[in-house]
Amino acid sequence: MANISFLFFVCSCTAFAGVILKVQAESPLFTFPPVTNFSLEGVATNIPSLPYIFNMPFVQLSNGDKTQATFSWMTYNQPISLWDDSFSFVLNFSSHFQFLTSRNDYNSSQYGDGLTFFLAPFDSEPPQNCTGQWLGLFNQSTDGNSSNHIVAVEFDTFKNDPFDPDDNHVGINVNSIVSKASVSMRNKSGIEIGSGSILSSWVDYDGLAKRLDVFLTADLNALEKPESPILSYEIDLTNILPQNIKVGISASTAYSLEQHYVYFWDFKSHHSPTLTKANYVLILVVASVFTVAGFVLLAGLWYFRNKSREEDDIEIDKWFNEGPCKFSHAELRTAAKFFSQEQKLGVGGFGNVNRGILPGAKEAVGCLYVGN
Ligand SMILES: [Ca+2]
Ligand SMILES: [Ca+2]
Repeated sequence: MANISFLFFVCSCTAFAGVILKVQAESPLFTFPPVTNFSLEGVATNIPSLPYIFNMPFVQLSNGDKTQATFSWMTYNQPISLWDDSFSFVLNFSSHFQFLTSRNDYNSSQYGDGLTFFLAPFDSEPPQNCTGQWLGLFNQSTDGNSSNHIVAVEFDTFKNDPFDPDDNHVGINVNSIVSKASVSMRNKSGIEIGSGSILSSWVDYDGLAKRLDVFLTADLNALEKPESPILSYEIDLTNILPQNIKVGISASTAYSLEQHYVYFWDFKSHHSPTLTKANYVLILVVASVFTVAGFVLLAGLWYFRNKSREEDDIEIDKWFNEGPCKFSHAELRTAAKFFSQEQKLGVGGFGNVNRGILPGAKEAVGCLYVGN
């Protein structure tokens, strides 16, 4: 019974939590192109469709001018709320972007530094001296400060010692250019970030699981993201970022030939209810009520089943205690319908055996008829 009650409790919790956690349908918050709803900073430039570059518009984040170190930001110009005022909802999102990173001259040693997808406070601006290895997000002074409130996914094309694994890796950065987690593309998938091919990436955040997933493919015909992320990292964005955030793509160079272009970018989001303390209490209360009701139902079934068994036992005891019953010949004659041929079952050692139903009996019994 204890096991069944526990099962009731678990089922009730699960079912009710399922209702609580029902989420709103995912909807696109923004899409590029057009560039209308985006802010461009640094050397970022909107480029209309050029027939010699894939015949579609794009934002140029770095132009490959090796005479200068550059940075650039392309950001959505509206704040995005990471949670609501009562903290009952938290943001889930899936951001898909297609970009190109080209070293131009692959034999040159002048390349780097890469591009990021980043989240930051809505009022943030690019810091001073954020070119080169800082990817437009940090500098020598701000690197590592929790006051940055920045979370980024870097597509890093230049190996900076001692913290970069190579010159072709994806990393997840929290307030620092030193990644919390990273994966080499050369070892993982054979993708060369700086090859000049358009790459397609998705960055997904599950606000309930508190997990960031990064997907990357060189297959531009792929309408859906790859099955498995190249990199996952558990992080509660609400501990790092403020409520209203800016979403952007940044890039930087350090007197290098590298170019960075963004061809497509969208951001789909929905808010999931958070499991706040109030929700926990509500789930426990409702689950407890269901559990008690289930327990009462099971106890009732158990009581009536035992009562029926006890009545059967009493009836059997009665038969054993009182011994065989005696019936008159008239009662037997009536029960066996005057020992008619239709009621005859067979012939025993003492005479015919007929079928008959005794007064008050539910089932037929055999009646022995002795004599003519
Ligand atoms: Ca680097
Ligand atoms: Ca790196």
